[in-house]
This record gives sequence, C-alpha cells and structure tokens, in this order.
Amino acid sequence: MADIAAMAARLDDAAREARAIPQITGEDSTLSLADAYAIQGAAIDRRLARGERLVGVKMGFTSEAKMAQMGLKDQIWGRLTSDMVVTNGAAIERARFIHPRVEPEVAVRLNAPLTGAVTREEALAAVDAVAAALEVIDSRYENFRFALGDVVADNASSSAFVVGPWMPAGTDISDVAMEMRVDDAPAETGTSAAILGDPIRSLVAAARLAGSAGLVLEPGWIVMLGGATAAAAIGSARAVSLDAAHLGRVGFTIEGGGA
Ligand code: OOG
Ligand code: MG
Repeated sequence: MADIAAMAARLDDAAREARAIPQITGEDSTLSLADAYAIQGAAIDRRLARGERLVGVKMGFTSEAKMAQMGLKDQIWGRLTSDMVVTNGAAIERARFIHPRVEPEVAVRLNAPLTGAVTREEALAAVDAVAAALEVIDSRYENFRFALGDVVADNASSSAFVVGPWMPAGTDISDVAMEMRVDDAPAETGTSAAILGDPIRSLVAAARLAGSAGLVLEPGWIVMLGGATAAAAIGSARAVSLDAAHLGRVGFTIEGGGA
C-alpha cells in the first residue's frame, strides 16, 4: 500500500529544493489514481500548513497537443496556491525551478461555487472574468518523465502561473489565436479551441473532477483550463510572452535565466 504521507513529503521537498526525484511508480507500480490524488492533497496540505492559501485549480491534458507531447490521454487536475501566483510582467527566479516549461492557456475567475455535474450554462454563469494566461510547469521527476499516477501526485506538474488582464465574463474564449514567444522568438502558436474544442468544457470537467474528490471550486478562485499547445522549455530563457488576440498580452521575465 502507498505511504501517502511519505510520498507527499518527498514531492513537497523536491519542489521546495528544486531537485528532481525518481518516479513514484517506479517503486510502487500498484499506485492507484485515488492514492495519487491523496498524495497530491497531502503535499498541498503541507504548503497550506506553511501559510499558503488555495487560489484555484488547474486542468491538464485538455488538448491533443499536450496529450501527444506527454503520451497521456486522461484529463487531470491540480491545485493552485498563493505562492504560485506571478504578477503579469513580473520576474520569476530561475533557481526556483528544476527544468521549467511554459504553456499558453486560458484562465477564468469564478463568482459562484461550482462542483460536480454542471451544465455548460451553469459553468458559464459562474464565470466572472476571463484572461489569457501562462502556466509554468516543472515536473518534480527526473527528465520530466512520468506515468499518470506520478504526475497526478505531483500536482499535475504545476509550479507557477501568470494571468493577463481580466476581461469581462461574456468575452468569447472559444477560439482565441495564441502566439507564445520565448526570448522574442516564436515558440508555439495555436488557438484556445484546441482546449477540448472550447475551453468552457474544461471548466465543466474541472467541476466534475474536483467534485468527485469532494472539492468545491470557490468564488474568487482561478481555474487554469489547460495548455492550448505543447509546452516550451524555458530552461535558459530570460523572457516569455503570450499574445492572445482580444484577450491581450501576458508575460514574465526570468531572473537568473540565460545562463
Ligand atoms: C502535466 C501538466 C499538463 C496542461 O496544461 O496540459 C498541463 C505535464 O505536462 O507535465 O498543465
Ligand atoms: Mg497547463
């Protein structure tokens, strides 16, 4: 049986020390998805005990590009905490990360609780603002390699996120052209339509998946709906930006990058 607390501690330490560790499933091939989410929850509880707050959730593997890049097909979710928040345009420290990658995403902010089986209309009614966003993922596993249970336990690789200017609810997010640049060179281009055909479907899935774990998506929370394209490595980059048509621009710089 999986030692939930011990594995959570190992992942939490790896994240804090920016040090890669071997995959959990290499050691425990029987790790169930339920155990993996329990490890994720326990690792996040350690952060909360240190004073971080839950600020939302993230979805993963909601586009074909991401599924193909990582070789996994099941949608997963993770928790976003206050220490992961990066202000648009601000700098992040390279030393915080192991082998960071960045993804162009769409984020929504909620103004009503959402959980369990909800319709598209109910999901839309709970949205109070939408934005283009960037997620920094940084798998705590060596070589960014993992099986499904590993990545779920590792909070779906989430490490930091940056939200662009909030736009009013009702702003169309179904097919937003996205152009991501790393150090001013084009890195990935795509459309938000790649996120499950329409990113709102990812919010419906977030409510269902989080709900099945007993979690309510709370008013004020942010939901990151998933990468629209494959992720780009930013191991030695100094700056990342995303131009997302009418959603505008979001970006960050990397202190200690370019080494
Ligand atoms: C897992 C996280 C996937 C997304 O947007 O699809 C994800 C990973 O690729 O390491 O964040
Ligand atoms: Mg992502």
